Amino acid sequence: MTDLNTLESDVLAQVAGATDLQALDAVRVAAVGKTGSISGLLKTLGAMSPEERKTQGAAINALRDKVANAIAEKKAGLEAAELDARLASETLDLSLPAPYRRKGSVHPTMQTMDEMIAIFAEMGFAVAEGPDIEDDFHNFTALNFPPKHPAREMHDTFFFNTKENGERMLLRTHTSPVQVRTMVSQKPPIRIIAPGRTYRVDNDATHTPVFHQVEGLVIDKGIHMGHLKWTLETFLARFFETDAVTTQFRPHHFPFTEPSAEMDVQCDRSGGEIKIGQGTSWLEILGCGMVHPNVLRACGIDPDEYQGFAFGMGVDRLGMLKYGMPDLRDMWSSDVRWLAHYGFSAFAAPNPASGLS
Ligand code: 2U9
Repeated sequence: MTDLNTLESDVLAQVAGATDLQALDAVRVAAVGKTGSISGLLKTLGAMSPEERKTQGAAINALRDKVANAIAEKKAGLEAAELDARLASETLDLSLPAPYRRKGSVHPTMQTMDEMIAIFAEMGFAVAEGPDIEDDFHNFTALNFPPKHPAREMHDTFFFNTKENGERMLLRTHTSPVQVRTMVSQKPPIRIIAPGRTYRVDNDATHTPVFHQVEGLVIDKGIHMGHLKWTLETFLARFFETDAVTTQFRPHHFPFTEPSAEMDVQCDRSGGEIKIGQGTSWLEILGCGMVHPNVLRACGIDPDEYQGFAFGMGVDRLGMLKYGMPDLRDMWSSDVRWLAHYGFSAFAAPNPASGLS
């Protein structure tokens, strides 16, 4: 028994003295491992008399359990201490400056879109969104496109393969389907803008297959061209950060509006760059019109009760005009030097009160 007591105090002292998990495991192997000291004692039981085996067996097993418990307790303590040490050494001071890399910036098109949204939001317009992949009804039919209209044909529209049920999905050619979906699902009065990506099979110096639009729609009783003109002139003056703009309507044709117009804004081209809000030249800036009665009907709105106006603008083009970017293709060049020059801070969200850009 004295042997067992000595062994117990020896092993427990080694367990208590282990300073890390590796040392503790070495103590475990030496005591209760296959060839350990306590395991060795258990092997001697076979050579003992039955009475001796009874007392010694119980004592050795009790010692083994005691040592195993002590090891488990010590292990838990060492693991907790190790975790505390790791947490203390791995703290991250978020207030320290980030290591210098080339700074990211907001693309001018997104900056322009954010500015447009901020102005219209302040004027009481809600932002509506819809899918980029559309069906024929929302992109064309509801918008009064005649069945054989050229814009439906392959040269203008990205079509997907025809489905088994004969339906052919497409990439929206304008954000107008968003307004269709809004009119179908909401009752007037409606006052929304639909900003987003649009797609057309077009690729030259002034067109890219993916471009961005902000369209707008107002539906209520007694809406007329005067509301349209005030809304767009107020928007343009704020967007170009000038006191007032002078505009003119030129008659145009869109299937979805009647009458339809393009709006020009007076500008000055004398100094090599375009200045909006002064001068004697005209610059085509957007398309607009009164919503066609057929479109209202297709969306479940009675044209004898409600009228509306709509407009559409190219975001990329407006951004180029405002920020003096001469070539559309640069917008897609992914050139970090161009972005560093024309990009905007992600922390300066456009706000008409505190400044747009
Ligand atoms: C509904 C009814 C009417 C949206 C409109 C335009 C005129 C227009 C172009 C301008 C530049 C597109 O990016 S661009 O090429 N758009 O001229 N868009 S009116 O009219 C709508 C839309 C939806 C239900």
